[in-house]
Amino acid sequence: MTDRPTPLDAIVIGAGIAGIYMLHKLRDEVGLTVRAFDKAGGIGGTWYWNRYPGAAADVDSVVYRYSFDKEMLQEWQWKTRYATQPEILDYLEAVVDRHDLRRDIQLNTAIESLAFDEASNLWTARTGGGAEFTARYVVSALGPLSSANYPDIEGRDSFAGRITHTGAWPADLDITGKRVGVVGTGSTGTQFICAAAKTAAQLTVFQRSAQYVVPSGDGPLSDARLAEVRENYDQIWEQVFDSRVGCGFEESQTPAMSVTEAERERVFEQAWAAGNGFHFMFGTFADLAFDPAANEAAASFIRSKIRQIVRDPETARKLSPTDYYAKRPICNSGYYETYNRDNVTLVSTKENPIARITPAGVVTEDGTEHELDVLVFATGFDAMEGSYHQLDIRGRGGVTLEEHWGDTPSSYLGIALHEFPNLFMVFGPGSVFCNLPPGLETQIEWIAETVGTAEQRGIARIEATAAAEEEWTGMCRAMAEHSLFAQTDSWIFGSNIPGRKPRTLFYFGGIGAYRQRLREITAAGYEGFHLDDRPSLTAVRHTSTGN
Ligand code: NA7
Repeated sequence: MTDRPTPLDAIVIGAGIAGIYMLHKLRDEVGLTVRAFDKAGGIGGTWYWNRYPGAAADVDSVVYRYSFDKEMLQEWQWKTRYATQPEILDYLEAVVDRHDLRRDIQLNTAIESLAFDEASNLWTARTGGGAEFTARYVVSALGPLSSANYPDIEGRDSFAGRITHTGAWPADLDITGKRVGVVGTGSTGTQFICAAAKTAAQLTVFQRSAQYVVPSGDGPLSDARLAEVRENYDQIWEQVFDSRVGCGFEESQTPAMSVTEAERERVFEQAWAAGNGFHFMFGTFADLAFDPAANEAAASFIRSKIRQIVRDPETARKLSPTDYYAKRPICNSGYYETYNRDNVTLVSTKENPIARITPAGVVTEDGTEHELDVLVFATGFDAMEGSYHQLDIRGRGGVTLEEHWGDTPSSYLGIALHEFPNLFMVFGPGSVFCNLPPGLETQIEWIAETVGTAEQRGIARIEATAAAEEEWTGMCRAMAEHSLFAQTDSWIFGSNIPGRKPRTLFYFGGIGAYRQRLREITAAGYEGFHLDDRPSLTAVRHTSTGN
């Protein structure tokens, strides 16, 4: 016999950047009884799990953070242009302590199922350990990049050395002096490669697709720069929240082909020297992601840099991408230079695929056995939707989320789902493509305001209409079709997962337009939502029943 479920007003699933702030808003501003759950042994989400060498944000630290705590904006001392994983985790721990959130965070607890009861309007959440909790609201802050894509290569389990995915880096794994292999060259893989080459005895990179990587321009954050930022934080956030990608720079309005070739070279050269991937893609010219000619201008500029930097022409050739420059932009310190080191070897698995993994290492189709002590999979994630596939979520009438989505995930605003009342996603499929912290804050503040309104007005259920969900999802698809991103395989369209047909996982209209849409929806009395103020049949409100 199980114990009676523990009653809460709201459940937050996840204690990463999103879950932490959601807990704060719902508990301290809306006044609900809230508990956040996380399967990890600590807070931090992505920044708890991704402890691989080189892990860091690649958006400027001064805007890769919360904007809400004005005092902390003045007090927190970032050390470098980009915050490293340990620094970000320290920062999130400090936020949790400062706002006394720890007492309402339950760690080491995976929520495995959620079921909505129509009679009581309550969600029941069940943990892996079999404990049950009920709540009127559930916010899933599962993390858009938390479900690992771990390729099932023949012989993987036979490897005699240490084997890991970057997203679950073991605390005791030290690669110093080891022979290390890495599969994957996305933003994670390239960060790992730059760091690992400096400490590993030998690093073998198994590259499937060559990547466009620009310099990050990382370095110490001077006191003068920090002082300037602190002085101008209000304007900085205003610009971030009114921009497209929310990374803290002015996006270009100039089409690349509207200027001379010499001017294009000058702009690219300047951006290359200043560093930052998002800036190179969105701050140089307005249309790199849309116009094939503009895209090719940027792509050929980067390819020419690869040829200049990489001494071995054959390695330079393998490192040079030939597809569009239209994946999530990547930047790093000295990525291409790393291939000039004697201890780094590049294997193009497009030309020479991995045949199998053996106890000793990786065998490629040419018959070479690459002997390794450590094998690292930097192979990314089942993005946006992956964490939802791991949960059993049942809405009205017992419909499962898997049934609701079928083979293509959908949502209204990346936040809400028809048939799943009072369930809010933070960064569900259909969320805005931008720097995550301001994107998360945008959704969290809207959810908290919406829940607050529902509480005040005695609304028992708030649920997206089927039409609104269909229209939003269709609009995201139509918008994405104009972009060259849609013609390139990557996690942004789910096409990194074997056998999955590409789908649109983001709203590409920019954070400014997204926020404007949220404001309009609220002003129109929650347009696209069905608000039900009929009292529930059992009228369960544990705060008023006192038990
Ligand atoms: P990404 O960007 O999805 O990169 C994964 C990399 O792994 C990429 O180079 C893939 O090659 C490669 N990959 C994936 N599966 C395989 C298999 N089966 N064999 C060989 N290579 C493979 O993930 P990241 O972790 O780097 O970044 C994800 C986001 O996290 C990032 O954008 C940040 O926002 C944080 P491919 O290019 O598909 O050929």
